[in-house]
Amino acid sequence: MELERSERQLDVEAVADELSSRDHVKVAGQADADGVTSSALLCMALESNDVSYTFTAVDEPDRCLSVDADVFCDVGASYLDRLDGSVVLDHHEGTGEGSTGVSAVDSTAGSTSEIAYEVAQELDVDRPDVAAVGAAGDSSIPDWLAEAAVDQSLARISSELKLYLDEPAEALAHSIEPYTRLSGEYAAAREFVDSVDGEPASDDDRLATAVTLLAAEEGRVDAVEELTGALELRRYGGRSASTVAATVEACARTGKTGLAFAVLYSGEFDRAERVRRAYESGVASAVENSEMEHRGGFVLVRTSCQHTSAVADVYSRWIDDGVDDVVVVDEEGGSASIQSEDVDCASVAEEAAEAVDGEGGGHRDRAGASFAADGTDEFVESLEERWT
Ligand SMILES: [Mn+2]
Repeated sequence: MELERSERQLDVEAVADELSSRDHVKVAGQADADGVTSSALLCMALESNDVSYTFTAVDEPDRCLSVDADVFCDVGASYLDRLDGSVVLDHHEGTGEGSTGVSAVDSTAGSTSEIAYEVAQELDVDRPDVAAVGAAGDSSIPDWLAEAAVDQSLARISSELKLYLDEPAEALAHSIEPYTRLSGEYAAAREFVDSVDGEPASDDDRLATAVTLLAAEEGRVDAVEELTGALELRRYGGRSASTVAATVEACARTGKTGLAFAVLYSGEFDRAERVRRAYESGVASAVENSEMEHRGGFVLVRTSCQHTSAVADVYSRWIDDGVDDVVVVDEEGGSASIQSEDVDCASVAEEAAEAVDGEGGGHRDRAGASFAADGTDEFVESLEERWT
């Protein structure tokens, strides 16, 4: 079956030619693990072709319209017609034909990092381990990519748990992937670890098994399967791709993209891992303290946490077997994240926000909005009217 042009518009070679023909390239990427990783991979390839670069993170997808960039990574597919002259690498579903010269948009790809990997290869930089980080951040690492990393001795596949467990109770209490009944509950996590940890021998195995069972209690078998079979990356101190992804994600979401680049370029983890801990414990406690109500068509989650999309990720994966249509609002900051497979999130977010003098937009299956801090209820009502 031939794919629609808007689904798959892969012009990898043309993108590589276009970017490497310049002296300097302004790169912009979505402020999450995949967006920053795909951007960093592209920057590595540019650098090795003597092209200098600057990087800007785009914290909300619709902001790409006000960022001056030559290439957008992991963002832009919804705005192809308005990003005249820029290159777009994206795996989100686009809205119609674009007028940009060359682009590589493939909504069948699990991550933009996979597309950036192909572009980088055209530029003679072959780093499947970096691409695996972005892939792990968005969905799962495709076999072909894992195999490429193993073939080049950049990675090995271990059967260990992907959750980082230097200090198990803390790791469990902070964990948002998986989010379990112990997330946000340090004392209960401590008790859990102590109960498993009885005998000194083979602690790791017993704990790994216990954590897997714990995650299984949440009922997401596919997600539990993803917890084992870690791809351990040699250039990142043997950390698993999902551990590196979570660290990059935390730095990207908290505006510390320099730290995220330091992780990906040179494996510098010290400060970045502290950022990750603070970020994840904040999100875990926000979920713990959030209030959920059923509205027309979606589940509304009220928080006072600015990381609404991270809270939405936890709800869509881990709460009540995974909530399909979720709207998370930060009542203090006046922002919202929306996830749904059924409605066009980008349009409803844009329209509902505009109706309350705010701004919104994003991707088809996930979008965001910002509005006056006291306008939460008005925004939610406006959203409900448009949710069909
Ligand atoms: Mn992505």
